[in-house]
Amino acid sequence: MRFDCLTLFPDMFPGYLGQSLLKKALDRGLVEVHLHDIRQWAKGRHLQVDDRPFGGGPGMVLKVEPVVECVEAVQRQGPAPGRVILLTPQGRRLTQPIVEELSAERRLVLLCGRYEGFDQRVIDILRPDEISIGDYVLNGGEVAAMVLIDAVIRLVPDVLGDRSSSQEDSFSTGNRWLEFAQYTRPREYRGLCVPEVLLSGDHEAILRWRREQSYSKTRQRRADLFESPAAGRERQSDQPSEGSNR
Ligand code: J9Q
Repeated sequence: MRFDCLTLFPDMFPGYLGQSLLKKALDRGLVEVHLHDIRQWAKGRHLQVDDRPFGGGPGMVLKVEPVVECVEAVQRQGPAPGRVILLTPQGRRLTQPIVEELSAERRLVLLCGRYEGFDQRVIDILRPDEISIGDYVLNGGEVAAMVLIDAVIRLVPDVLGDRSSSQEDSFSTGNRWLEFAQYTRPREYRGLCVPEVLLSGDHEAILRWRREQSYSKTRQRRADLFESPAAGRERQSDQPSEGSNR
């Protein structure tokens, strides 16, 4: 799968790209990430990419020509134009079903904005899929693009290797349960002990305990998932299973 990130700050990406799962996926050729500096499509002596809004008001607006021409040039590279995604607080909220849908694409072109946003004609011309990662204010779309890449590549075949199924993770299709508490050695730390049942070797009892953990945690913390699991989701199981954790 190929990602193209269009940004004024390409240097924000390599730290993330060089780590862990994504690095391995890049090294194995399962995923490609290409960075493009929008400023390279700017014109004039000052290579201006933003300007003051018509009608007045605070902040700067990203200019239409460099952004549209950057996206079009990037889309001409490679075999397919790819699906254009604009990271913006005005988009539909990223959920696991959307992540699943995006993971089926061969190529995603991620447009990261800054400042007060883009000239509206960027959106009118490119008709991007506008996506938000949540209701909070970021300084730009770069971190949101990295969140999207992180979520999507986990679903690209072979990226997770032999780490068991991503389908078992909370929020994946078919799982609406939060994860149960996990423990590893030592058995006791500062007087806090691992629950006896986990040491019992009784697999039935362990399964029951974990289900109850997932169930009560979900009820307490995420009444929304508990009451109306459908929220943006298709299938779901009615019982938390062993698979509520990895
Ligand atoms: C570009 N706040 O916020 C939530 N998802 C994306 C964003 C965002 C932002 C500012 C600029 C994207």
